[in-house]
Amino acid sequence: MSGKLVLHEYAASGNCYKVRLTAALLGLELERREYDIMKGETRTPEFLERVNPNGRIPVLQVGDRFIPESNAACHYLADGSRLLPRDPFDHADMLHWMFWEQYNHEPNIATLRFWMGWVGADKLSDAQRLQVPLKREAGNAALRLMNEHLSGRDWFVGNAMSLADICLFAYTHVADGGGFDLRLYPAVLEWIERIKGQPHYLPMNA
Ligand SMILES: N[C@@H](CCC(=O)N[C@@H](CS)C(=O)NCC(=O)O)C(=O)O
Repeated sequence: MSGKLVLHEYAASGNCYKVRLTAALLGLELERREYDIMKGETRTPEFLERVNPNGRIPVLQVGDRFIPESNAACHYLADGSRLLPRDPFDHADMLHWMFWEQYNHEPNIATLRFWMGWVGADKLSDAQRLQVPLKREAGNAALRLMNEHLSGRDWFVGNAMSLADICLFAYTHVADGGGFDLRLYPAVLEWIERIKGQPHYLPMNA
């Protein structure tokens, strides 16, 4: 790993937390730089030009280079570590869950958490309000699938914790903030406790 590691982030974001949790579990030091996304601080000309033209955090800075996208940043940090399966099939299976997280999980569970907790249910636009039931159904479908997969197994891939677990954990363990009832998913609840019990586990608000 070459160069100082700086995380450009908004601490309450699960995508940013994934990167902090990966670093903590691996004993890596991260300098943290906070941006207020509610004030558009990731949309300034300086941020767009220097940090991420896509105007979003997290971005992991390595020396003078930048890695946007939470799961890519986690993958960089975990290179060569126990969090990346060596077996090519297991590695691809881990990536499958990380891509799935970005397509089927985060856009539903994280978005409802943001709409409920930051925008406010009474301040949603008409377009957002129309999407709430669809995102609720899709979020519950994602949690159901996770629950079925975890029934009878400890981790998403193989017999050990991998980045698939960390990337899925970030928004799942706070899904109640988006109005999801995790008591409906007992295998998910057990898996959440399993992750919280790992040495060097870092809570989201630490
Ligand atoms: N797919 C991206 C999503 C990044 C993202 O949506 N970041 C949000 C916070 S979680 C953000 O920067 N929002 C501020 C904005 O869009 O202006 C990732 O996994 O990093």
